[in-house]
Amino acid sequence: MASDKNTATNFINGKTCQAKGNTTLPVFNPATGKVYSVAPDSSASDIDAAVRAAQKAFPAWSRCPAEERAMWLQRIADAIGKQCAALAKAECVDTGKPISLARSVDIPRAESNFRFFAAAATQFSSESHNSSDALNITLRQPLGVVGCISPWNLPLYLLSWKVAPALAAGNTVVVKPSEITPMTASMLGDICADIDLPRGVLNIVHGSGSTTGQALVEHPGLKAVSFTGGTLTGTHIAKSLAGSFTKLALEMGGKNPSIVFADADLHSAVPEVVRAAFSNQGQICLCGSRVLVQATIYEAFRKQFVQEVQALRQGDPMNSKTQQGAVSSQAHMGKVLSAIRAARHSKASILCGGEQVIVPGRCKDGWFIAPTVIEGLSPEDPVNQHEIFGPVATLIPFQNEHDAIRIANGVKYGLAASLWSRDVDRCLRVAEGLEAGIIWVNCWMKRDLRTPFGGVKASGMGREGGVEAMRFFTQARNVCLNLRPESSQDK
Ligand code: TXE
Repeated sequence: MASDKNTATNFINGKTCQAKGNTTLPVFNPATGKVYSVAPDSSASDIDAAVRAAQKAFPAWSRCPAEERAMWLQRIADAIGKQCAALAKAECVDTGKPISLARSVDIPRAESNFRFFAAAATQFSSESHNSSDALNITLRQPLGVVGCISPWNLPLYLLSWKVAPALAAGNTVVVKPSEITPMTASMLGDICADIDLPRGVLNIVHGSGSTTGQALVEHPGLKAVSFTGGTLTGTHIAKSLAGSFTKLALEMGGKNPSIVFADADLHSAVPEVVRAAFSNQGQICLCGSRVLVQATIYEAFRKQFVQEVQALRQGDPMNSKTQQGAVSSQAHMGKVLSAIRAARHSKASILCGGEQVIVPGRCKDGWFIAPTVIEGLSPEDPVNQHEIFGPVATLIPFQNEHDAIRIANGVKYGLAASLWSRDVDRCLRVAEGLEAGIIWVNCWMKRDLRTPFGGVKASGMGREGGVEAMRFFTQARNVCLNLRPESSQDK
């Protein structure tokens, strides 16, 4: 039974285990700044054992009826649902995120990812293309063993976003969760052991990115890699795979704009733009970290925005009233604070926040940063160009639609954008002009699991979600049946 665990474990060939050499990595609680657990620091040989187990499991798993695969995914979802409280607590301790967020978003969404792709397994179909003299049947078949590499910001949620479609499509999987947040992935291993998921179908191997992750990417037994993480790491993985013909999907960072036009309903826009900027301490790839505001309402917007940001309750993530927890690691806190220093250096105004916060009591040594709003930087300033991935938003005024699109597109990233306006025609025009894979109009992070998810430019390639994920984790093969054999020599 997966419950409060003290130590993270690997899950290979149906069994929980340590790394072969018994080597471990410390796991920190960002809210206290203290080591609270350890996770296996697995080697290439652990990865090899996992890939071999997955290879052995592949023929039976890929051939079993879709209904049976769906049943296994439903069982995983049921167990996640039953253990929501324990999983949410583990996610809160591991990441420093507010427990309320883990309870309401991370774990329920992980559960619904498994449920959605359980249904997708039974609905996904091959296509046929009919013509007068031939019938083409396009088979979509599983790839084999696939590798999934997941990050630390939404650990179980993003891991399930990859694992569920990969399994639903009939692949067997080796996952490398982030070494910073291994606990809920380890609990997922326990869940799979509890429900007796067929051995080797899902394998979870912990360890650092540069050794365990790299060994997974380089394993010749892999048919595909699905990665979510930083753009630098994604670039490195793409280079490692060049020439290997391993299928690759990359979901990387963003520097997303929230664009507020003068005719927006500020009453609903401001709280949502705050949520878009600061959810999970700004550590969601979809966060709107650049807030573009039409000049005519800039002053009014700024006043309300800063007021709402200052009202966010920051504190112990285990307190159910907390809205802002700790950032994920000490190194990450250093990165975020150095971006704020760079903004000061560029003579920006820090409208609120701008420093580390000491939360008294058990969290006094934790890694907390006050939600920070910055104005006065040019759109080209490095702070407005590079992903900070923390509780930091910049305000940027713009004059008109053309200006808004130019600023929004003037970064190397292109993951998401949100638009705020009552003018539907304008929203459609601007949406069309934006270089982003996901665009929300008068909302942020509304989720429909059927829609494609992913970015353009340096934000990634490939799409997750719905049928796109099922397509990524399968290969199309075409069988052409000649319906007029006597005329086959014509072609
Ligand atoms: O993530 P990494 P990092 C962004 C954010 C953040 C930056 C760096 O801006 O500040 O990335 O974060 C594994 N081969 N995002 O460096 O390293 C690693 O172990 C194979 C955006 O902490 O990209 C982990 O499991 N795997 C983002 C995963 O990659 C390797 C979420 C992601 O970690 C590897 C997180 C290698 N050589 C950070 N090196 C998003 N898009 O949501 C590392 N890994």
